[in-house]
Amino acid sequence: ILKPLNRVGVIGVPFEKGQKKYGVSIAPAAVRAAGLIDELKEIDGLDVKDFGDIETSSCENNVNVNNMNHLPLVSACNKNLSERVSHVLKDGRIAVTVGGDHSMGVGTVDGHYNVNEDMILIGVDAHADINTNKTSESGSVHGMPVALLVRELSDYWPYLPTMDWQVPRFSIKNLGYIGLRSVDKYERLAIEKYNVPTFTMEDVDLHGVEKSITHLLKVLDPENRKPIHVSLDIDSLDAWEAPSTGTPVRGGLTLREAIKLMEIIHATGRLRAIDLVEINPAIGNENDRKRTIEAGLCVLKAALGFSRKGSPPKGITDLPIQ
Ligand code: 5AB
Ligand code: MN
Ligand code: MN
Ligand code: MN
Repeated sequence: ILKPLNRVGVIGVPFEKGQKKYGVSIAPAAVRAAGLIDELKEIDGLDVKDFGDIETSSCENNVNVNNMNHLPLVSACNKNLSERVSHVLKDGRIAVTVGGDHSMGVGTVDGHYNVNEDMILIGVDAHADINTNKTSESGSVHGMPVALLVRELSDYWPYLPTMDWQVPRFSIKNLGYIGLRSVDKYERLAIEKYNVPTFTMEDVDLHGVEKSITHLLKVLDPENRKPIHVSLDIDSLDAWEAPSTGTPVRGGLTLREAIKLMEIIHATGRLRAIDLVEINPAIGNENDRKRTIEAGLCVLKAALGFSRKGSPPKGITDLPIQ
């Protein structure tokens, strides 16, 4: 039986080559400057260790794969990331990974799967990120991480040079989504073909966020025993809440819905890894940037046990007498 963990390890991923816009790579520094580590340390009983940033620029980019931009760079970054996530988990900590574009989901999930083969993955995103290089209209790998990870889709990929380190072993049966509202044609086909439990914004509107996530967890893990990996794309939030992101979509989660969602996930005691991706501090004005980073921090803190009730003062049971 999985016990709640009150230790976390933070990893920064200053990587943006999985998409085309400048700026996602400066998010880890911006989120750290906004107080990431100190705010996590303020959560009651949480032991926080910073494992620093991943090395991202250490390879040649001379292999070209059709409609898959910068694959060698994406691959090299994710290989390092996978190892660091495994390391944090083996240290008995929840892996908190701050990106970076969503191509890094390949490394975080690979690293998690290598430690916990029974993990489930919850994509919290406006998008499904399950394109292959044949179905993608952008050629950007941040729209492909799920398709790269799941073994059921491995036959739909050509041989991918530089990716030999990553064997897609994770089963699509352990995947679920919440927040979707911008799904490409072939992505929808894949979701329906494999019956991936999916709560789009349409479903969230119908059932509410609490019933949606509770049902999703029940379907993926009826016995409440599997480690949970949340891959949180900031664009799951409404573009009003989080404007500084590369592919914003309106009509998304409110900040309060996202906080509630994460409080429910925290309450399971089984969260073992969470990615916060796609914040782009170079998009929008100072106010947009601040709002987006604050929203990301609020949601992350909720996932890691921050309580809106407040935490009690330690060892004190009554109001001070004058
Ligand atoms: B994100 C799109 N489906 O493949 C594609 O932000 C968008 O990590 C991908 O969710 C969005 O290019 C990727 C059109
Ligand atoms: Mn997205
Ligand atoms: Mn995404
Ligand atoms: Mn995006």
